[in-house]
Amino acid sequence: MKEKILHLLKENEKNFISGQGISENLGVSRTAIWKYINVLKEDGYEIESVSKKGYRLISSPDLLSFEELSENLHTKYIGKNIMYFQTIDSTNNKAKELALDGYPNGTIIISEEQTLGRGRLGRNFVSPKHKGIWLSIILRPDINPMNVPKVTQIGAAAVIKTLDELDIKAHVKWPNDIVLNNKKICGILTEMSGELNKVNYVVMGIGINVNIDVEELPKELRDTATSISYEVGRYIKRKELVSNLLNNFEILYDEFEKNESINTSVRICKESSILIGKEVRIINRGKESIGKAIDLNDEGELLVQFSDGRVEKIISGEISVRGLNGYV
Ligand code: BT5
Repeated sequence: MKEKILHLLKENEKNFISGQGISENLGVSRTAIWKYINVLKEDGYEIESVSKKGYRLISSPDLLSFEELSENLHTKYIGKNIMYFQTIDSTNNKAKELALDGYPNGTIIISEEQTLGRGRLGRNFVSPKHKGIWLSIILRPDINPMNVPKVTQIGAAAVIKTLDELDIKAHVKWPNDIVLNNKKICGILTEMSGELNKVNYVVMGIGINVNIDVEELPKELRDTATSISYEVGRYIKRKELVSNLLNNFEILYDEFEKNESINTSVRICKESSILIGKEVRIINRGKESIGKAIDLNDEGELLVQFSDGRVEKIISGEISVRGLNGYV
């Protein structure tokens, strides 16, 4: 009911709508409406109430609910179904659960905070309330499981493109980090369930530090992590960022669904790569080697040249790449 009232207020945005009108439209008492209006105000909606005129929506908060995201969403299937939480352990965990229950391709799980946000290899991902974007997308591509890591490159390209549209020039630290001014603002975690030659589902989780003050990050992360607002010096509307991100993601993902190609995403990731041309340290199952990142191929694999001239393809998911001196 709260959502329905909000919908009516939004349809009549900036105009008054009478309590009687809402009551007749939705078949609930005027007292009930008054209660829901108060709940909406507690959520951060600014609603004016004037006797004999009714209610008028003045402004909406920067929340990541379906009502707030859908206004600016132009997708066919990504985000048609949005599961919104105030708090959750991990949106990737929830997405996997829902994928098993049969939720469709493109379903979004998004939360205002995560209490057990996850990175790769069991690492944790800090996800404070109302300060970032913590979301997962359920995907059901009919592809060879070998190609699943490509989804991470599509996610990275979508983040870069979305920030670029805001005149924010971020870089990709292959395969799954986005950095701004040499510090991490975003991590991507792609997980899958499948058999040898069949994908059951893919869950791609994206975490973006949007309006976090660096002091709010745990001490041990302050040298390597930052947030968009901290770097650009202004508040960033999360809801616009999410809907633009989903719009961009769908366009890039379509290319992949249709012909398993990620050419456009690779081009974006290559142009904004922070590694290409640099010496990198590759850590694979505890073993370290040093080489030079020279290119990203059409498959989204990093090409690294070693001192003996040998060029090796590094496949996402197997290896961590670190800049020689610190994080990048
Ligand atoms: C990642 O792993 O960066 C993938 C992060 C994916 C997070 C999203 S949020 C929505 C969805 N639900 C989840 O549970 N996860 C996904 P990795 O490359 O392993 O990096 C993890 C490392 O990044 C940690 O060990 C920290 O050093 C650092 N880190 C943790 N939280 C961070 C943050 N908020 N910003 C920047 N760095 C962070």
